[in-house]
Amino acid sequence: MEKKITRVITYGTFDLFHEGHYRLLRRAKALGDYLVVGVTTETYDKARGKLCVVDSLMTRIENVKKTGFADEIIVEETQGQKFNDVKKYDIDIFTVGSDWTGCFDYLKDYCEVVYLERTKNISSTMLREQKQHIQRIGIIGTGRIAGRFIEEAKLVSGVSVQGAYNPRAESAEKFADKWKIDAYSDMENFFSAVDVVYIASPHETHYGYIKAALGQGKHVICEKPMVLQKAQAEELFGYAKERGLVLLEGIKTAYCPGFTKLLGIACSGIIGSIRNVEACFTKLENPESRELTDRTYGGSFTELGSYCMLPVLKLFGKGYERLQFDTIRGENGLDLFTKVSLRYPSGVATATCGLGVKSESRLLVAGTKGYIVAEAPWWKTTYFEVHYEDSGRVDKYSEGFLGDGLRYEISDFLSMLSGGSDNGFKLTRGESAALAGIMEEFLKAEGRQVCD
Ligand code: C2G
Repeated sequence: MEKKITRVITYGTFDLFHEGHYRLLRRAKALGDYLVVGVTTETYDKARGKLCVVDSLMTRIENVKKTGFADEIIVEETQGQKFNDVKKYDIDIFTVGSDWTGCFDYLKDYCEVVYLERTKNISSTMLREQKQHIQRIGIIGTGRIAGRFIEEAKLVSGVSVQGAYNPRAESAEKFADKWKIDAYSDMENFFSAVDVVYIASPHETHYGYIKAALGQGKHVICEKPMVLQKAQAEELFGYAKERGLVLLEGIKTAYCPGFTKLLGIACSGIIGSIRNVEACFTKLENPESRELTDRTYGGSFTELGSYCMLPVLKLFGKGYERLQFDTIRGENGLDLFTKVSLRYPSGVATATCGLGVKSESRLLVAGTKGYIVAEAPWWKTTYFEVHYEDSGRVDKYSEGFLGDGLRYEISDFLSMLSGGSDNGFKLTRGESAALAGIMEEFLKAEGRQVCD
């Protein structure tokens, strides 16, 4: 009896075709006798939130075909197609890279599922042949947010997370092992392996790491709050500018499509002249958490203030006439609830943050003709309404927000690196510096020394 041939299927975007893709296809073919490759369409990539895809579908299909590993090439255009394809193409083995481990276990009832080791380092020789350079990202810090960043970076074409740095080698190894990237505890080796750096370490280390990375000619995206002193922010932005490097503060709300739309509507004149902005963000934290025990950098405002101050700075700017902090402190002196009140020539604003008090967590922008209201989680804006004097008239707006939302800032960062909008209009250097200054004023008002 004729031996049944083993039929294998795999899927991908295969954008900016590189060694990782090539090695995946080669090993996929080796799993069986016949390989079907599904190449994602632009529509599907948009639906699943894969951003910055550069090559057209035809180019990506062509690049897969050139490898000679695919016996058949199909397009992947809808969520759930994999499930039907396994039956339609009589598949024995589904395979994909190990960065997707666990995501396709649901297929195990219908075929074997094999996760092939992701290629950690895409060799620079391969990259040099690219007309478009893949940006190799190195992460400083190995905590929760660093892990979320890797998940999100997977869905931004043109970037590859290469490795993570932590001065404690065992932390770096443990994190890198989990995320199938390289581990670094030596700064020099780390910098030599990457093009750009994402900093997700404790607040107090940001300044030093940014300075070091810029000094090594690396572009930097740093978690908020970037720094807690205005002078430091201005120094770092100046240093980046003179070295032709991009330095970005990663406040994900600033890059979120829905928030950008809300600001556009607010500034369109549809609600008249803006007179009042109220931004509130509360999240009850475990009293034992770092956020509520770190006596120097902890507390509600350093943790959530970047979000709440963002709409105030975007809509009213940096020219406040009065800045006042009212806080409710816990036993250890950290603020459990902080209300920042600002007086501007044309209006007033409050930014309210709380890790120990639960409030409605809404964003309100009031103007002379109407107001905008976005409920929690407005910092991941997916829906807001515009209300007018005529209560019968309500304009409703919605916008997608995929995953953890870090992909949007990665995508904007990438476009800035490839010579796109270098001023980063979504969060300008001036706004980041103003934010650092407000953080500095807050810590001074609280009598909390900021280490240099
Ligand atoms: N890959 C790899 N090593 C890399 C990069 C990618 O092994 N350094 C693998 C991925 O795991 C995937 C394939 O190459 O199996 C294609 O990668 P992408 O084009 O990035 O496709 P992806 O967004 O991972 O989509 O439905 C599509 C699938 O979910 C895969």
